[in-house]
Amino acid sequence: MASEPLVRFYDLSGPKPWSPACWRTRYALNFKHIPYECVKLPYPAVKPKCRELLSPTIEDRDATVPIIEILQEPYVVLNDSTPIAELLSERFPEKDGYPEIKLVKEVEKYEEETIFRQRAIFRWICYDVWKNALDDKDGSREYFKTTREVNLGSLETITERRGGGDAAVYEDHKVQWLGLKERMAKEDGTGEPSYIDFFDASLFRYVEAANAEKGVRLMNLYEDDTFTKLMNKVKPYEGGPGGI
Ligand SMILES: N[C@@H](CCC(=O)N[C@@H](CS)C(=O)NCC(=O)O)C(=O)O
Repeated sequence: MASEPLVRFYDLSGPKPWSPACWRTRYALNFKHIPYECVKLPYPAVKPKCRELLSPTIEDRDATVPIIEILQEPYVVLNDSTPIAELLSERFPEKDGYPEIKLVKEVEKYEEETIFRQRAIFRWICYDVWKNALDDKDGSREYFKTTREVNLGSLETITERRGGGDAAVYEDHKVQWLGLKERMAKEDGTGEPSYIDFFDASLFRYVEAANAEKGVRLMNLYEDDTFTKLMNKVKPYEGGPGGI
């Protein structure tokens, strides 16, 4: 029998798990073998759920998923994937049998250093997220389109307008993932994943869930085993409630 959940994890709805920030929390929960349940929220429900659980006055920009509730005493609720990983380390420590995730603190700097990569991804797949990754019956697609198009204009033409077209954005990816390529060149793809590996893998899963063909192209970005090694490392931690 499965153990009683110790954590409730809020992810976004959609045919497949796709939100990169939520992927990071799923990887962390699975890596630490913490029993949890997963609640999938429609996009328009994210801000109301944050106001209900976190604070009625939370700023719009901070009202995001993932959110976790720790169900055992003392009860805690928190959102934002890196603080969540830190909290999980604190509440489920190695001395109690929960494996420690390496390089959690280092991810903040890594995220800053790779900000252009995240921009390249967004420009490449924003329209695909709307078209393929979101639930088409629970209001998520309408919400995403309306909230993004206010600032970005038509989602359909973002790659063209802001990324310089598909070929240009793909060339940009070749530059933006070089750090991963160098890291994986020193590994055989069988070692223990760090939180930085989970961060990179979450972005790969994001692209793949938005557009399977772009997922294949990213996998083959360097025509080598960079992404195969990365995804082999994280594979054991992708199942569980709401996973794949
Ligand atoms: N820095 C945050 C980012 C979280 C984030 O941007 N989540 C998106 C989904 S991927 C969200 O909840 N957006 C809510 C909205 O746009 O209303 C983290 O790492 O958790």
